[in-house]
Amino acid sequence: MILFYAAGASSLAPHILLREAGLSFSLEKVDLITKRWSGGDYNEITPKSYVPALKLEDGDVITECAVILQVIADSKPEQSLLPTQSLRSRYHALEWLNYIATEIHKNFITPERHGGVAANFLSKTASGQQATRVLVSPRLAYIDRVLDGRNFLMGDSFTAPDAYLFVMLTWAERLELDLSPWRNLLSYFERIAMMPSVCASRKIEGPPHSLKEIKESVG
Ligand SMILES: N[C@@H](CCC(=O)N[C@@H](CS)C(=O)NCC(=O)O)C(=O)O
Repeated sequence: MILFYAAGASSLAPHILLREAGLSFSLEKVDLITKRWSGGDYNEITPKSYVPALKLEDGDVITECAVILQVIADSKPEQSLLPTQSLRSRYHALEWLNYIATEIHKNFITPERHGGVAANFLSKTASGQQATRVLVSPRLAYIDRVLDGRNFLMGDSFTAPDAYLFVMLTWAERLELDLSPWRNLLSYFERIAMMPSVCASRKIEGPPHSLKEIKESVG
C-alpha cells in the first residue's frame, strides 16, 4: 500500500492506523501547493487533488479519510481497529467516522485560498481562525461530554475514529484553541499523543505548514 500524505494533514490519521495495524506500506509526500509528488502530477493519482489517498496493491486508489481508515482496519481485522463483534457496534464506530469527517474535519477546512490554490487547509487569518473556532468548539464540547468515563471513543480500546479525532485535535492546538476547559478531551489527546505509533508517524512526517505568516501580518 502507498499512502499519499502531507505533513500533519488528515492523512496523518491513516498513517497512524497503518502503524497500529502493523501493515506494510510506503509513504509518498504530496506538495499541496504544486500538487506534485516524487512520481509527478498528483492529480493523476486522484483528480480530487487532496490528501489522503491510499493506493492498494492492485493499483486501485481509495480516497476519503473516513473510508481509507475502514480499508486499513478491515485489512487487519484481528487488530480490532473497527468493531467486528457486532454490526451494531460497527455502526456506532461508523457514526463517529462520519461525525468527525462532516462535523469536525470539514469545519476546520478554510474557504480561504492563498495564491489561488488551497495550499494550506487551515486558516491563516485571524478572522478565519476565529470563524473555525466558533464552528468547531461546540462539537468538541459534545465529544468531551461523551468521553466522560471513557478512555477512547468506542470505550476501552483505540480504534480508527480515535486516529481521526486525534489529528483534528492537533489542528485545534495549531489554531490555539484552548482544550483545557474540556478535561476529558485534553487527557484523551495527551494519552493518544504518547502512543508509539502516533509519535513515530508525527516524527516521520515532520512539522506541518506554518500558520504564522498571515496571522502576524494581519495582527
Ligand atoms: N473529503 C476529503 C477532504 C480531504 C482534505 O480536506 N484534505 C486536505 C488536507 S487535510 C487537502 O489535501 N487540501 C488540499 C486542497 O484542497 O487543495 C477527506 O475526507 O479525505
